Amino acid sequence: MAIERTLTILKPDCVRKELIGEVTRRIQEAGFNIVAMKMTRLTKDTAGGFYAVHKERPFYDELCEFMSSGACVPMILEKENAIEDFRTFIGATDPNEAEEGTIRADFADSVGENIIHGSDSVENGKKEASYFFSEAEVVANKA
Ligand code: DAT
Ligand code: MG
Repeated sequence: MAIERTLTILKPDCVRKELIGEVTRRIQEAGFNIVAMKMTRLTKDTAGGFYAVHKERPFYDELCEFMSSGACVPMILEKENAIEDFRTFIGATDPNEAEEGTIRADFADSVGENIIHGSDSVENGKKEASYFFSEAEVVANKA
């Protein structure tokens, strides 16, 4: 299997609940290598750009409000098969449908406020990573 990169965001609810440490620990324990990380706060516009694919959806406005409601922590993660494995690790979008032991099942309150993002394809992972990080900010931390 190929080494892939995925983009995750610890969303504002994750930060407000003081779960940055716990979720990051689980990410590393699951074998994902953090190669870029920062804390930032999105505006409604930058949140809207990130989720542009959803702009016709009824929840888009609420999603942009939520994603800009506080600080968030984007990271680039590297691992074999990272895209699929990270989606499995975080669980289904709706926490009520997420497998037991996943991040969303354990910590998310609702489909709208679901703690964490994970890219859904290698191509989107690349686009999303470059939305938050320049190549110079990506560090080969196990080299
Ligand atoms: P995912 O984050 O699992 O990739 P998605 O890409 O379908 O899910 O949607 C992006 C985000 O939009 C999701 O994390 C939370 C929000 N969202 C999705 N479906 C929603 C719904 N039915 N009601 C409210 N928010 C929703
Ligand atoms: Mg998605």
